[in-house]
Amino acid sequence: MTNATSIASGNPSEEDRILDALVIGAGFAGLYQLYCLRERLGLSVQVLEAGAGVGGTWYWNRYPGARCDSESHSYCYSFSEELTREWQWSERYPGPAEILRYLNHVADRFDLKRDIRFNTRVTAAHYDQERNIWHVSTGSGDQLKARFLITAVGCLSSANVPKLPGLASFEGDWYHTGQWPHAGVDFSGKRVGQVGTGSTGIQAAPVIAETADHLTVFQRTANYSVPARNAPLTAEFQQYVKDNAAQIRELTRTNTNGHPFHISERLVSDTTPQERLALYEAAWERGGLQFRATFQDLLIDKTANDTAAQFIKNKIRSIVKDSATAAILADIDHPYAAKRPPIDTDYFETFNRDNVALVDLRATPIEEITPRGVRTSDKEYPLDIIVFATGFDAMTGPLLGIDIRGRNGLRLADAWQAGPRNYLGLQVAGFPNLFTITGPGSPSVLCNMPVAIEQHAEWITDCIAHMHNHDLQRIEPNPEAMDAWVEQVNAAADATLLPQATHSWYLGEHVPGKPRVFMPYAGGMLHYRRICDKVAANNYEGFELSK
Ligand code: NA7
Repeated sequence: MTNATSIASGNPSEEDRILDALVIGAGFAGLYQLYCLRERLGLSVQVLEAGAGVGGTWYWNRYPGARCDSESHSYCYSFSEELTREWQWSERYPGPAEILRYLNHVADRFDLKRDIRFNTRVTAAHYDQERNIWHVSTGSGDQLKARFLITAVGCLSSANVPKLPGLASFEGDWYHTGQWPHAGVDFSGKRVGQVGTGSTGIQAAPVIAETADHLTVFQRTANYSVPARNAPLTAEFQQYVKDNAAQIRELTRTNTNGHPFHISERLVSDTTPQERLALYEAAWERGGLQFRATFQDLLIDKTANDTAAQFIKNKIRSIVKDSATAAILADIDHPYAAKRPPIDTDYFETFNRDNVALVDLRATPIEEITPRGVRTSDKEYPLDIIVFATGFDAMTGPLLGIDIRGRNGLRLADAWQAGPRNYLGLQVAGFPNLFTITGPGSPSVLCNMPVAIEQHAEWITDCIAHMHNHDLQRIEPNPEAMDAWVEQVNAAADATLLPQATHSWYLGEHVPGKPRVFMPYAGGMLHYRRICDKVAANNYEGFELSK
């Protein structure tokens, strides 16, 4: 790990001050990057955050039913034993309120807020070639300068509101789940329409249905879901987490997906249909993302995947009483887990309620939003509230939402016109000293996020320490290394069933005009960690470092 040498630039006046590092975003990634650079290297660091508080994704996503799909005892930092010992999660999966309490605790415990400027959205970041610094502009007109620029902007932070004709004419209220009002929304006595049945919509619908007068779910693509089986944590489990913190940390760091459970090495073809059924039943009862870990080959062999897909479709048909509704919900067109697999609390059961209806948008697409509600090709649905659970301009959206320009004024938007290209998901050629935490080209969203974040922040910290120790001022990847990495990212995805999904946000397909490129690195977190370690050990092979 890095040593604690101070390399702070120490310029006194705010106007002329050149920070060592500027970090964009104060979610899990931004907080830890600040901690690493300030506490381990002694750098001068400023974090700029658009929200009024820490939390990132969880600051904004406060929709009904919102909950993390990673289990709480692994959805946290692992860098501090004291922190692990003193924090106690209350449920198997944490909701936004508890995650925000946790992140505020971390920020206060390590005195991080003094270096975070809240309510400050970064609008532009331009590289100054002559001085080798980044000029960063904010929405409030501030100008800051830094030697290193590190984006910690999240993968799912740029809301995708579909451009449906007539939306501006709607006389009711509408909301996107990723920009949920902090005061909450009262659905009582209201006719609610929900567009979208991804992880978010599947979490939201059961909770909205409990208080709304009526809920209409507009489904474009049917989706698999497995029960989350959320529950309060027992005192025994809480004690187990404390007693086994080191082993849990080791497991999440050596697991291919960063989760605290083993992925079976068993192949589907090793089992009889009866054995398979029993294994799937047990996994269904256990609940959560572990269902995907029942067999080793579910994501690489379509025949194997079909057995899991069929099992879940049968479950849907057995839960949903109305056979026409069940048929629409079970008419799923992609392999299981080729899109991010949702987990739920009573999602399919919700369609047995008298006040819930399902509309199949594949049969009757939305044509427009009217002042009264949603009009499909079939009829108009009068509504008081529309909830868009329509996802995000994932991974690249938050980065391209900032006017980032590298050497010779090269715009990141132009460099990535045909899709994101970078080296190890960490750096882009032509953008010296810019690092992206859990950006495209890294395992990020295919991994338990805090594990991916810690790995990136630590690698970046070590890299900056190495530069200081060798009196180096500039780092960027060479174009050949970048091209080779893009090929590896594509090859890793092509070795799986992941690119076979329709309308997958991994492929950027929700956003009209976005190039269809598989964005995260699908080769597994463990493999990725080894590659990054080897690159560093080989004197940052593939990067150009200069004075
Ligand atoms: P997702 O998973 O991207 O789901 C978005 C949903 O919205 C999905 O059902 C889409 O249908 C639907 N959608 C998107 N645009 C439209 C339009 N124009 N018309 C109708 N339906 C539409 O986003 P989530 O917020 O649920 O989850 C994102 C991640 O957050 C999740 O995977 C976890 O990692 C946490 P489609 O499938 O495109 O046909």
